[in-house]
Amino acid sequence: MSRIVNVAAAQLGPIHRTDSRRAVVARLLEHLRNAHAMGCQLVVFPELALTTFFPRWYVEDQAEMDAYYEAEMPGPETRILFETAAQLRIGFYIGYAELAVENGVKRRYNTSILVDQSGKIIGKYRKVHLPGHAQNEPWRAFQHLEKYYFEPGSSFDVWRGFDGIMGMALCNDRRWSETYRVMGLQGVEMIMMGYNTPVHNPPAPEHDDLSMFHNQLVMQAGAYQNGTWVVGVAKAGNEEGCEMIGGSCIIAPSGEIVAACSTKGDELAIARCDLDLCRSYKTTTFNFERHRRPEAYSLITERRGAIEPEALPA
Ligand code: CDT
Repeated sequence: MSRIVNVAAAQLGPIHRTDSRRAVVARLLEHLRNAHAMGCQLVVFPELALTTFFPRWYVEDQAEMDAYYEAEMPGPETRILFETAAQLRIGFYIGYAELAVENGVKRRYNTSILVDQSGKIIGKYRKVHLPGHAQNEPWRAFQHLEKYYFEPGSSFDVWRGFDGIMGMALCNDRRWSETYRVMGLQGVEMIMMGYNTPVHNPPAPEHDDLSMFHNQLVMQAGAYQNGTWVVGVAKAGNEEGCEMIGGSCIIAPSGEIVAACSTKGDELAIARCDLDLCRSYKTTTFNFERHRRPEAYSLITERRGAIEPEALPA
């Protein structure tokens, strides 16, 4: 038996500060149409796919800040995406900055949604691992103020859709093994994650040459160790003077990259993903019920930071 989903990793080149939502949405629509023409049922867009990666600047003015967020989804400028998806019978994942109002209080999240082939939102995820810093740090070549612009989400859920079990995460989440395992424990068969990853990491420039290696390392390991497809999609290229890695790719449950983008611009990488390929990993080497030992892992949820033995009471 096979359950096939033809998936497009829809990489985006840079989005500039002055680019209108309308212009960005036109690029997304072009990806949807091309993916449809190539027989895809699902298109995966990057993190913060409607705007430039604004956490690289410190903005205090509320109105200026709000302009980067979506107060509703779909909204006036994004509705066309949902309508086109429904017409083409193609689903999509997209990341965006969410402005929610909860009990009369404004809340801000780095969010992704999964939209099915009828144009309906079937899942929403709010980024758990927010990297960077919360204070203005003007000494940096560029900032990474996700802790200033967003509150963290609180769970890794999965949803039934596309004939399988689908999960979502965003960018920095892909570096943490917990991200994959929590979804793995819910039987996930495809994890979609958009990212915006600068080549240069100001606090650790010694890692810069390894940025693509680390990108692939974490996603390939997460796929294999949980017997799941992983679709990682970049916003790439030189965005407002910040060089971002590309390397969008689709990874099989074996951990092998089966399709990848080769440019730093708008590009599709497409793969025919058989969700039933997950089974041989989930029922043998990574049969969790048979082999896991949660009683030995209690520190994972009890402790956040590392404490070295000499710091512990005797
Ligand atoms: N967007 C995002 O999460 N980017 C981070 C950059 C980390 S450097 C502060 C990433 O993990 O790729």
